[in-house]
Amino acid sequence: MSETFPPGFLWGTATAAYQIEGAPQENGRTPSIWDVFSHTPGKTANGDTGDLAVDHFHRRAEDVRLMADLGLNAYRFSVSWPRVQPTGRGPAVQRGLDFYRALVDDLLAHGIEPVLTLYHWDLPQELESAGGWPERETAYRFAEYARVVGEALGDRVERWTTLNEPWCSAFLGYGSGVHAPGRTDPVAALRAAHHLNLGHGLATQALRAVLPARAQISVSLNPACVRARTQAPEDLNARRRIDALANRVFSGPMLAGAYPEDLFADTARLTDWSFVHAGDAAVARQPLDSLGINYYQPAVVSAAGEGDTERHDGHGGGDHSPWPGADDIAFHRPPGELTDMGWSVDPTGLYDLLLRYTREAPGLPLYITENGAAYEDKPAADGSVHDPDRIRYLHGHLSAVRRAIGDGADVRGYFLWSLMDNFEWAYGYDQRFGAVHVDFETQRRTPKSSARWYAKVAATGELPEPPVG
Ligand code: IFM
Repeated sequence: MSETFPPGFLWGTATAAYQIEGAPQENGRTPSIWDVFSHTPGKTANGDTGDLAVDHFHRRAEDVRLMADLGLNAYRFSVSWPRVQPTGRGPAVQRGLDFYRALVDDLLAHGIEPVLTLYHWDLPQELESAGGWPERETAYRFAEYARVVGEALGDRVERWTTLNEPWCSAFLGYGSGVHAPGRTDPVAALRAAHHLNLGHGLATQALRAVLPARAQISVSLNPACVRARTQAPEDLNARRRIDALANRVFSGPMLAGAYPEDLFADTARLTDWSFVHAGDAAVARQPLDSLGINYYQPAVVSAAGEGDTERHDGHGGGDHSPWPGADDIAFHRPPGELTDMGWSVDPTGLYDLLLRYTREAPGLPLYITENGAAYEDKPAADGSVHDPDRIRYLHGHLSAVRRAIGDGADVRGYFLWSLMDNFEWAYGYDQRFGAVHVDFETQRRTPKSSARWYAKVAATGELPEPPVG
């Protein structure tokens, strides 16, 4: 089978504002929930914060040049909400928008297509103090923010994404509390999920109203490829339940205009879902131009038995589960090789998801908006950084993408997570996902061998032979 990708395929990398920008107080930016959370003792590894991150706010031009040198034709980044709308409401701060205007202009000048995400987890703290995503009002604030950014950048950005991984915002932010704002309330997590769905729908409407007709609007989900440990009915039921909490809670409203009934039944002990108003799910279902899929590893679940005490869902430790009402379900470490995050390397999960959404959302083009791996990459004596594990990881996953395309999936692009090493949320600077190495002391950038390898794939549109070893 050919390992050639379709013409026009987007080859990009992805980042997020809080993970790379730094400059937390510049030009009137106010704290986001991640500033507050990372400054709270005990919340991140080593007490790391995004105060400096990788100083992208001041090194924007150098970072765009890096991408251009690699010959990549797309770049997915996020806008920091508190940088452009510091209180989470009202008119935008022009100086905040100027940064993104300059970034986009730089990208376009280098032939790199900007792919803008509105929300990659950095809610203005002021909105969290008013209740955050568990409150309906936040969805309306998000729509207003979308309109403001749309008006400002719609003349030069064609590709828009509303939310990145709303599952993490809702369930890690309000359920397990391992992400900002660090709340541990299962009902708040479900309410947040709903208001993210509603916010996505309202923001899409707001964008359509201000963007030119050529604009393309999408959302990036991190669907779980959930596998049952055995075919026993109780394990299959565990799979169904986690599929509802991980996937259908978002894809139901966003793609089909309705919540899955089994999700309501499974969580009835916790809530009657009366925060879902008539018509909300229909608002969440807006015509989209594509669907973004972020994939890292599959999940293996079963009904919990004795001894299933360790959590292997890949979402950090902590005393609280991110899975409301599912304490009787166990997650098992998937078999096979692991990355430094302890996540398994299994491209078949990506293949399965691409075919699933091809079936469930026929006609909707797919983009892999994140995929990548963390390894402890250290510079050699001559300063070069070799990361053969990442090359193998990328080869395996790109090969799975190619196979999915061959089997009918309409995949139009791939965004490697991440352009460069950065602030990996609760893991701080301990985990390196970048294709470009960053020395966190000096901020020196060094493309790793995986960056060169990926550049070659992007230039030729072909996968070379699998790396040996
Ligand atoms: O770094 C994150 C990113 O912000 C969202 N998706 C997963 C990545 C790796 O954990």
